[in-house]
Amino acid sequence: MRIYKNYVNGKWVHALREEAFEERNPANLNELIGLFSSSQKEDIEAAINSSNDTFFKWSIKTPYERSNYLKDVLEFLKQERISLSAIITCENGKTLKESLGEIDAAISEMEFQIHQGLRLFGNTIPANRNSVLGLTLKVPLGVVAVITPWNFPLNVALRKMIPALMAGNTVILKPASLTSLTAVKLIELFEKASIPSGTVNLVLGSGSLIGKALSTSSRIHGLSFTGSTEVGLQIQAHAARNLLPTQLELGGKNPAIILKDADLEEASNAVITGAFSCAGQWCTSTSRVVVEKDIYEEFIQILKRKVEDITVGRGDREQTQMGPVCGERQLETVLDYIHIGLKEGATLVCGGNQITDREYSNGCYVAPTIFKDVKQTMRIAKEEIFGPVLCIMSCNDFEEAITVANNTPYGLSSSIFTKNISNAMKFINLTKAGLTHVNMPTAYKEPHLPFGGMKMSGIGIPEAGKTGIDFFTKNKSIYLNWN
Ligand code: TAP
Repeated sequence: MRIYKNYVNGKWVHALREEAFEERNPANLNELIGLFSSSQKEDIEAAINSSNDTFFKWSIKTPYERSNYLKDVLEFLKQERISLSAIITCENGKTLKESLGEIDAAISEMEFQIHQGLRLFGNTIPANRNSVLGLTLKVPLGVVAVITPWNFPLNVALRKMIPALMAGNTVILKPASLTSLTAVKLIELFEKASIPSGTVNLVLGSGSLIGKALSTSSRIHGLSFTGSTEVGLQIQAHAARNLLPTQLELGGKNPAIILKDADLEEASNAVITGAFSCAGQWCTSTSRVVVEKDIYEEFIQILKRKVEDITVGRGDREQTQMGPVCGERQLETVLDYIHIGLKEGATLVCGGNQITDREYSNGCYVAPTIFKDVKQTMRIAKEEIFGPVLCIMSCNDFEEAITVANNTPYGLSSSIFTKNISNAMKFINLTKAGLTHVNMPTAYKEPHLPFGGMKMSGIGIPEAGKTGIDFFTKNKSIYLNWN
């Protein structure tokens, strides 16, 4: 069977030790997707050499020249939309509609970031001497490492790579092992656009080995990571040794507050979209619902009726509304949390089991699960589950709802459902989250707004939107004596 290789200095090359790892379809673990180069530290060194050697050549191109390459990549991405969606579904498990949604979001973000990269504005500042002009310029960092997760394998990679490249950096991509094929196909688009060799390098393999090698290297000049808080903390500790600038987009435990004046039908639809799309594997998934006590049971019954109707199945089947979770480890984690919830005394409203009959028998399927009577002290209320499990908590009033919603170490996204504008505005001010929504799902986002979390959900300049390019540049101050 073919082994998918690293892309270093414009060539597809085996890892130096020629070892490989396998990837399997989470919809049916008997389906082997492919074998992938299992890289070691030496392979990272080769990529770093290539990226450093190419940096000067790429950085002196004008932003317009850089944008011409990236516009070609964008065009090829549009052409490969259907074939790429099939690959994302095969690796990640999400439905084809969800994979297409990811690609379309990536296309919009890319269009925005290419244009944003043409606006690398500095400042002109009057100096304190006649004949001296003060200027600031935005300059690239150098070689940037991009480490990505498996849940949005295409969009997250492009969200980092495009602004990094537009700013004049060279990039080394280390994708999640579970979605290596999407990364290979993505890099093929850059190759097809004839981007100069070494501008973009791809290294496949285990994060604990090669991801660590990137975060400890003194020859990397910036590191943008999206993934778990646990790994983010390790990266931050390693990066500190070299004062390596980091941008960390991490986990979440996102709350939706339902006040008694909310439109319960609309609120339930938004909560279900937020909680069960992509099998709950969005960093911005709705994970906790805090409901005012007067409507608590009524709202739970509405949710139960709708959630029990969700069709679970292979992502490549048209009727499927929720696919499997992404792989065996993820399946184990989610099932563990369901057991923890039961042991802690939460009440199961629906789901709570792995689906194993007939065509599900070799896949990683979890029934969409709702727990009620969840208390703030329970682990399922505090820790990120990252699967189709929703925790419902009761509160006495609006003030208590905000306290409960803020009571986690995370601060990525939040929502409130109410018709009371005054309460909505108070919530916007008090919610400790980087993104917040009124009468919309926690997972909603648009390409031109920044995206980043507070507390343990992230650190560094937010990605995307107007600030998307800022992490990848440094300011240089210039004093120009023209006399
Ligand atoms: P992680 O296990 O943290 O893995 C993310 C990436 O880091 C993978 O490429 C992984 O490689 C690599 N990695 C693992 N150990 C490493 C180390 N010691 N040093 C450097 N890199 C290392 O996360 P995941 O399971 O792929 O993704 C799910 C998590 O991502 C969730 O917590 C979710 O909330 C978060 N997420 C956050 C956001 C935002 S924007 N906040 C968006 C999407 C996802 P391997 O795959 O080879 O292990």
